[in-house]
Amino acid sequence: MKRAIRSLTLAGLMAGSLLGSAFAADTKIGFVVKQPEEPWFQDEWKFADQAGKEKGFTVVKIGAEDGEKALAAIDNLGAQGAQGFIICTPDVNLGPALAAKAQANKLKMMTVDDRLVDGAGKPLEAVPHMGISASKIGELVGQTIAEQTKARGWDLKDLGVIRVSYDQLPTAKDRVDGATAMLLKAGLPQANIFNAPQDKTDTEAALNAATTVINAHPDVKHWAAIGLNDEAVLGAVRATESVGIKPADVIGVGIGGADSAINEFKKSQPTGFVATVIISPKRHGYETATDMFDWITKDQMPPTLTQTAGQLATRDDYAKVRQGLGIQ
Ligand code: FCA
Repeated sequence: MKRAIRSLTLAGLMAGSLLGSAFAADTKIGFVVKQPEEPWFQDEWKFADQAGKEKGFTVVKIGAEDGEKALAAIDNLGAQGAQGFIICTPDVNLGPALAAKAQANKLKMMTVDDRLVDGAGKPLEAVPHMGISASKIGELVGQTIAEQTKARGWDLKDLGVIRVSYDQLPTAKDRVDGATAMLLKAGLPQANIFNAPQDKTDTEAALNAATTVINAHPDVKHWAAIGLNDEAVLGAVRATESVGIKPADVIGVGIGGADSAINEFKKSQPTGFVATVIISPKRHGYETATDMFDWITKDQMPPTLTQTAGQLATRDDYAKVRQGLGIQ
């Protein structure tokens, strides 16, 4: 009898572990991003894939540049038999619609980078989110520009700040607001901040927005540029170049640290893009995918809100900083 029980238990254990591994192999996790061509998102995908390889799940990568594509992506994942997905949405106002779509397809949903909001503009607390600590990182940008201004022996009253903005996205607004708050604290006159709203979050849109500002203020002696990411700041830096402003008269500090910034730092001649706050695509890709995997397989829900930090890097030390963050 005893032996029978023991073998039954053993059989049960074996079946359990077989089931367990079959389940892991069958786990399919979607990773939907709003701008698949942006190096930051490619890095997120890369690290999500790495987690999938290590832990034995499949990552389905989908680019969704608009709301329609985002909703279709969720149906597509449902039809493919995925169990959950992570999304950086093209529009945070899609919050309730995406949540309803996920529920209809019985998919667990987590957001990354851009947090969904409800009809009143409040964060959708029920959806686990990992984003950057936007205000703090913005403050670091502002502080860096203030320090650079001082180091160059410039007067803050001679500095014009191009605020490349995308205020409809809360994380974008928090980043540039953090930067301007620090600059104002350092003594920059409010009148020296020039808003340059971009209609898309890419370099070209930032270039267009910044060009308008620069052309309207030919009297400004030195320029600085802030924005939600490296692409925004690079657009502003390109705009200064196109009107013949010397790189030495420009202080651009980005946020990101992926290839857009690295390629700039690799140029033989320094440009006006002097630094970036490197954020971690490893945390945003590997960790969110792993969180989703644990949610699916262990019923362990990810934390409601995780805010990741950033680290300042210049063309001189970016490789070391990236290495320290494990993203080399
Ligand atoms: C937003 C930006 C991206 C990146 C990410 C962390 O989604 O558009 O460039 O900065 O936040």
